[in-house]
Amino acid sequence: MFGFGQSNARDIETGVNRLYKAFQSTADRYRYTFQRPVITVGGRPNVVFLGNHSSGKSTAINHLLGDPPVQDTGVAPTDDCFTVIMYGETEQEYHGPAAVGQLPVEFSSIASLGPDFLQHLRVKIRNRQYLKTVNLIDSPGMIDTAEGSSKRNYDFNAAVRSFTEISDLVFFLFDPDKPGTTSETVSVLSNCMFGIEFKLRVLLNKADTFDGIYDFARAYGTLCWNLARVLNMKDLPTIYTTYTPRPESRAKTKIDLDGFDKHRAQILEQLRSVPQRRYDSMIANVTGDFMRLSIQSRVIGAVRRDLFFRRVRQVFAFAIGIIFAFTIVWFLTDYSIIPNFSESNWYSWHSLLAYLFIGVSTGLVALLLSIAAHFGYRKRKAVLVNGLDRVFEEEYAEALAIGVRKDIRQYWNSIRPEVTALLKSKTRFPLFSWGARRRLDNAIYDIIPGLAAKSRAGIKQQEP
Ligand SMILES: Nc1nc2c(ncn2[C@@H]2O[C@H](COP(=O)(O)OP(=O)(O)OP(=O)(O)O)[C@@H](O)[C@H]2O)c(=O)[nH]1
Ligand SMILES: [Mg+2]
Repeated sequence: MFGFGQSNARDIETGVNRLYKAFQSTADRYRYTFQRPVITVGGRPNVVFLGNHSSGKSTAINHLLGDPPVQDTGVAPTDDCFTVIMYGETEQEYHGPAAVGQLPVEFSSIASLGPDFLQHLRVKIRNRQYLKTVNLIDSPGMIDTAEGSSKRNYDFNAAVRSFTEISDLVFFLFDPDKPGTTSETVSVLSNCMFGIEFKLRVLLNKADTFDGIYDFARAYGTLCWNLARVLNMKDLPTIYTTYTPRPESRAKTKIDLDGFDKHRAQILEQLRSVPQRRYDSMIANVTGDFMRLSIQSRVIGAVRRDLFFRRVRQVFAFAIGIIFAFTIVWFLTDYSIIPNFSESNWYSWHSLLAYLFIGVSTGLVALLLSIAAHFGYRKRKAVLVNGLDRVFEEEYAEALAIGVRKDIRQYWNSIRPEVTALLKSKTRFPLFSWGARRRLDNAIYDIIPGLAAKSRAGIKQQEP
């Protein structure tokens, strides 16, 4: 379908779905939430356009789709809807809850954004050749809080995050007038882009409106400055300076557009290769999910077993302690406190007194032992839970020493807060999950690399 081996593509998709299904119960037992547990077999990749209002998102989409225009465009904030544009032979439009029903399964997270959000969701089915390979998502322009965020009656950041997670390529558009300064843009960039940096493409759009090279440098510099302040990345992402060609573009422009045409070509090339990207991000998601699940279950399992065996030892110690105390108290009573009660009538009053004394003394010892056990257990649990790094390092000592996977520690760091919170809560976890560790290792080291190899074979098929 995408110039990508059709059967390969389906194999990867069904393989990924099958993996998620097979491990859902393990994930449930260890309270791990998969990031993107279902994907549409035979589905198309998604590309989302984000950015300031009037940065040219809808114009770019219209340009890709050809005439007649699909999206409204205009200088003022034009659009307050997320619009998913998909292929279909009969052209149709859906709005609100009806739109959700039209979306592929992997959009299921969208439905949970609430009824107020759904009023801002549209699906447009269009019979355009371009849409046979990709779904395009247009978004409401980002504005200043004073102008409108308070007007939004749904969680805009959560909506953006959901669409970026579903998408295989995320275009973030800026225009020379507002290079990254609206408050919603700042909030989205600082809160919604973690973990998906590899899909993010920053575009400085409307390059044809620059008055000259200094004007361009000013806008570019301001954008870099703003991005550096809000994006939590080590390196600044590449900024593509582009424009959407319109009939008047070349006639009116005061700056040479040839240099920017190179960036336009790169962006178009990335759009062309987005089907391959869909498989890359699918493999990246599934690898991340399984690594995290594997680490979470092993660390929780190690803590759970340590505490269980401590309990077992405590029970033994308790039993021995009680027997010991009972014997001592019995002999003490018999020899000195209530002499020879065991040789007199067992039902005589001083025998009964002796039993009472022995019972109370042993009971006191039992109480002291259980208090000690309780605090001992709590202390051990606190030591383990507050020092989870040590548990992780012991569990992965060999893997860390020989460096099988360099990213184990990063994955661990990303889930440590949740695992700590889970262990502090009253959640119950299985003591042993027989075979889960072996099956997870098999998925991580055999099945997923197998799927990745298929995905790479897909690239080779595409190359001439
Ligand atoms: N010069 C120039 N103008 C552009 C370009 N792209 C879009 N425009 C103009 O910018 C204005 C806004 O474009 P839209 O496509 O509506 O912008 P948008 O990002 O969809 O805006 P909202 O939907 O309001 O968020 C329109 O008048 C477009 O004609 C471009 O590359 N160069
Ligand atoms: Mg628009």
